[in-house]
Amino acid sequence: MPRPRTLSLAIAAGLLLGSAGTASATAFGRADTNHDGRVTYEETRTVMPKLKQVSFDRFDTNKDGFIEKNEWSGLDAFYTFTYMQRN
Ligand SMILES: [Ca+2]
Ligand SMILES: [Ca+2]
Repeated sequence: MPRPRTLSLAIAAGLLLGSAGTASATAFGRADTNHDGRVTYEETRTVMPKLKQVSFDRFDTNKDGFIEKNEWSGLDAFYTFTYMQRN
């Protein structure tokens, strides 16, 4: 009987992704303090204190005034690149 290796790998990958997400200093879940699934500029500043409003607006691609999870990855990458990689 074959071992369910694929399932085990999928679970391991999920655990890795999950822990990586919570370990990030700029994780979406940490910024979304009221847990409504989107972050305002003020919420974003709790994990990205140097973020400017213009940058927030740039990544708010649907212009609803919030960063949703699908918009977050772009903003997160931008912020990390701009403010967190300099020594
Ligand atoms: Ca929120
Ligand atoms: Ca948005």
